[in-house]
Amino acid sequence: MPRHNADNLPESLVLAARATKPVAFDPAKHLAFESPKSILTFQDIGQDNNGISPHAVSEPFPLFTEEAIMQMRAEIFREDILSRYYCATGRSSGQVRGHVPNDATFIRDAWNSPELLEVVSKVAGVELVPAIDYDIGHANIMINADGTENDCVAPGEATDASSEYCESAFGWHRDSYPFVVVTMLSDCEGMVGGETSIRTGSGEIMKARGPARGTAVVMQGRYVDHQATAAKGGRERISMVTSFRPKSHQIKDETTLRGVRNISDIPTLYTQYTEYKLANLEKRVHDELAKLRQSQQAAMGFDVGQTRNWLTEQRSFLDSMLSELQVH
Ligand SMILES: O=C(O)CCC(=O)C(=O)O
Ligand SMILES: [Fe+2]
Repeated sequence: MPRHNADNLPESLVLAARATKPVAFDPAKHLAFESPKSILTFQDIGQDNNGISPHAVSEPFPLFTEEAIMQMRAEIFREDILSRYYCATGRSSGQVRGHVPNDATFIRDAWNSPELLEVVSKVAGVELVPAIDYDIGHANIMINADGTENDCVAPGEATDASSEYCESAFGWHRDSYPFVVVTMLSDCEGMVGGETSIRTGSGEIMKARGPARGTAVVMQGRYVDHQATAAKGGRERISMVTSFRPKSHQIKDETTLRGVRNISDIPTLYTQYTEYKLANLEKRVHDELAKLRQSQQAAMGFDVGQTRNWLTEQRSFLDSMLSELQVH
């Protein structure tokens, strides 16, 4: 048996993964979407909306069937994946990230399926696509927690003392990407703790957790304070975090790499980020050029104010790329 480096995880996870026969993702078989009972807006949580849709966070709703969850777990705990993509985040916790697109094909295909994107976008209130491949199917794993998360470090908060571990999401933070879908991969029956908590504008703490494996929460994580909390009593708590950005190149995208830079292979992260950013810039230039040519044909003159506004917007687009692509 090839040795994996996930020494702080129980072998039972690997054995269960090995016993699961892989199947291809099939939306008809693997999606179990039911609309959330409610969706809280920024107004509901007492916060100004600085985001890209009025929706701040949904109630947990069913998204995946049991077979889909088993397939996802089987990919996360496959030995070749653990050996390449697992990183401890604490004494009994860790994360798997970077396994998409090449090694976890079920997870990749699930999060890219048009059927899934349609329902997730509906709950988000804006059309979304996965942010970058690197942040598809990021798994947060916590086993045998004693109810405290003191040895975990929130994204972007690493200090020298904590740097022996990867950063984890078990501390208050905002995400790098506009939207996130957090899917529960663990059994929640009788679970105490283990929620994704959010902090409202007035400091009130609200907890969201699926009542079952396969349920998910859609959250505008870039604009809402939130944290993962450990399940108490030695229960496993495994969640899958997939990040999203607006599909339209015209909508603002305040993605920052601050929370992911410390836990990513920099050339891969920078390549994926730069690729979609430049593709969006290209589309923006294309649209602006078409507008200019149309107005030229119609002999409509030249709108200096509009053009200057457009250029200013693109300058801040480029400035934000310059501040994200830090030299290491
Ligand atoms: O696992 C969760 O409940 C949420 C995790 C999270 O916020 C993150 O990974 O950024
Ligand atoms: Fe988060």
